[in-house]
Amino acid sequence: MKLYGEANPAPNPRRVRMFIAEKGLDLPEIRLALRKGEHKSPEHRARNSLGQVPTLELEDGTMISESVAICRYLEALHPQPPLFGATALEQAQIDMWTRRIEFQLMTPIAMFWRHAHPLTAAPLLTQHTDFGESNKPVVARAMLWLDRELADGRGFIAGETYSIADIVALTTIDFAGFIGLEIPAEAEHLKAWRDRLGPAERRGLTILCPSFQTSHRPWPGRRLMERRPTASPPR
Ligand SMILES: N[C@@H](CCC(=O)N[C@@H](CS)C(=O)NCC(=O)O)C(=O)O
Repeated sequence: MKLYGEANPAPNPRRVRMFIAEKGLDLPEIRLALRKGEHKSPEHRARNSLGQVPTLELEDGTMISESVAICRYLEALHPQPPLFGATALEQAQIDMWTRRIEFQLMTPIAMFWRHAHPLTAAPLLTQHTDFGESNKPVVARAMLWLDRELADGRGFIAGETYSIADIVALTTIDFAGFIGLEIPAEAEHLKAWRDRLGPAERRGLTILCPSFQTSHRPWPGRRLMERRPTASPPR
């Protein structure tokens, strides 16, 4: 197997690298220089018709694209530690949060990046800067919404277990910071979560995750949700 990716801060290949590190796997990565357009070459479009990274090439030549799909495939081959949840409830909660981060946070970040940022990775794209700029407050509102969610005291994005939802959120929020969309100053729970993930991220180990060291702990979130009103939506 080999991975086609790109260096940080490209968020999607980074998700897969973090996941690989959590699983303790050794998987070669071929970096495509996005700024040189290498991801749009005929060779890479034959691997991924959208001309994006990451793409995973299997031994028989099969290609898998989409960062979360690649991680899900690796999880099926290497179930420990479980990063997509161990129980039906955990799996649903982790999926819910992964999708929320993608849609509520990653989408407006990507729109700002593509349409308003001078360094955009898609230099051939026509930019609509007013529309791009209009995503800035949407991102801030989404971060504040996530902050209110984390105010319930959970350890990680989807509960008490480090998961793919944390990996997706961390790579997304770090990329936002790189393009000038910082976590709002008042979002102290979100900042604390980001700080908690720092050491594990550096080592590439789920040292913070209690379930990795002992038996898997079910998420107490249902109880928390029964007690707490749902945070208001970001927009
Ligand atoms: N939903 C895809 C997004 C992939 C993506 O947008 N990758 C970026 C790099 S981080 C890319 O290839 N951008 C170039 C483009 O979209 O043309 C995933 O999760 O893998």
